[in-house]
Amino acid sequence: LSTRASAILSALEISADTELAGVYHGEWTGTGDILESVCPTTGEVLARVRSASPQELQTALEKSREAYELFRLVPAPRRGEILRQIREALAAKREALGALMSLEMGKIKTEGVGEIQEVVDIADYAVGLSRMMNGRVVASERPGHSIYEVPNPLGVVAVLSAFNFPVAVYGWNLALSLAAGNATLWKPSPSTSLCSIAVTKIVSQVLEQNGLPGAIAGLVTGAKDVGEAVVESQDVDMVSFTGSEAVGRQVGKVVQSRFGKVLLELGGNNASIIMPDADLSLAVSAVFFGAVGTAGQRCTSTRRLYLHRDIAPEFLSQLQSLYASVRPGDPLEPTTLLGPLHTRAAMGVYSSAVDRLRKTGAEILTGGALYEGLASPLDGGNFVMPTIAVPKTVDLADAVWKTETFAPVLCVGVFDELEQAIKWNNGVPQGLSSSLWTRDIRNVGKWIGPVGSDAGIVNVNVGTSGAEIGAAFGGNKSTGWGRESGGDAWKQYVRWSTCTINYSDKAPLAQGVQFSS
Ligand code: UN1
Repeated sequence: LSTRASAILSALEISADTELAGVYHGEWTGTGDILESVCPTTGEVLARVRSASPQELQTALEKSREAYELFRLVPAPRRGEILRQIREALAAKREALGALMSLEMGKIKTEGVGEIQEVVDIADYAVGLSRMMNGRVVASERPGHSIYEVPNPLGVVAVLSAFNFPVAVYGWNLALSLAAGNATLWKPSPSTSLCSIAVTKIVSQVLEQNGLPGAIAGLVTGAKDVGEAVVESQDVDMVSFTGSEAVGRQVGKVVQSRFGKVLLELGGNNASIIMPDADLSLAVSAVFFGAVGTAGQRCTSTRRLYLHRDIAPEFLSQLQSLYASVRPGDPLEPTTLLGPLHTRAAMGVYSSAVDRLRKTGAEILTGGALYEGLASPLDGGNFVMPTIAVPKTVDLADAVWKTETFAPVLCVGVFDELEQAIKWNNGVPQGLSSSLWTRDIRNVGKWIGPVGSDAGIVNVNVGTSGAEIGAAFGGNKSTGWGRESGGDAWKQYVRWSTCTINYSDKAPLAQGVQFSS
């Protein structure tokens, strides 16, 4: 192992010399297929992880159920105290975990550390929530009766997370699920096993120190077969899935057919709209971060840019200068803005998207190629040039506009009226994030109201990506309608009991129904 990789792993007490156990349910095991963790920057194999065998998965599910049966009895504020300790333990390793994320996922260090901060933030939020997960008292129409809506723990929540946010999206789910009194079982992306092992180690130590079963936060690494078995299992009360629309459609059907709960966070195809009265320098920087940040691998990445005709040439020239300043590099170096794509396969996806653009007559303003012949040690990395393309027309039926390409490819269209741009914004299957740049309050009103953006995230003078945790996060339409993180998202992680209680000496029926002979 390279010295840089060993240093990062040893700071997290992970020894990559041997095969790593990729299953945790109170103890660490792993006898299933080997998953290789590959550094996307250099191509180096970082670790070999033993994933969950079918038998180990069954054991993990059983242990999760047992853990839930115990944990549901712990009062919510006490669960919050456990979360507070988890928050402290993760914050203490913020730098090391952020570095591991850069190493294994490929995002730049500031974003890696930011992702751990996102987990710390949601843990803080859920600590507070643990004293505020209140139900309601409802006025009954019957004398001497009361109605209560009571949030009870739900059971076992499985979290299937994606490679691009290998820790934060799990953190959103874990924090709410734990505060709600559930056991959580994590099935991470097969290519980011190290991140999941490192986080689970830290979380499990806190649970064990508190005399609680580790299976409250279990881990089953594995490939598609493990994911499918988790999704099909009757022992899983809710499945929270982040990933592609194609897989999400299957997950949704399977969970629905067994009447489980499902929370989907699928593809985004997010647009920024720039009006002529916008503060251009702010808008240009935001589009740059939205489209090039994380090498275009956020669900919230900016993929479509709609420019008002009056500012289009000026905007594009400023944007192109920013693109020209980008050099690919080691994501662990503080000056790097562009890390690699996460997998080799993603380079193919990028190239075919660029080919399709060329074939349909789009003008490629910048990028459009792989970086080749980079100096060692980066020559094994998956580096592609951030691309700006201007398709001939904004034909939303065309794949270049309507599909999500998980790479830094930005398509540009020019409009004359805001209404047109909103139509384009809404005219795709996905509905995650959207962003309007204007200083005219009338545009803002239009944008956030009934004739405005139909996405779940509707920003003004803020780019499409980089949401805070306090509000609900999620998208509409083919993004799956799920809401995670803040806002009312916690309400999905509980089993609501509507309890009508009669304190009176009579037993009247509702709606005045008489039923006595
Ligand atoms: C994702 O890409 O799956 O808003 C999540 C953002 C981040 C989360 C992205 N806070 O871009």
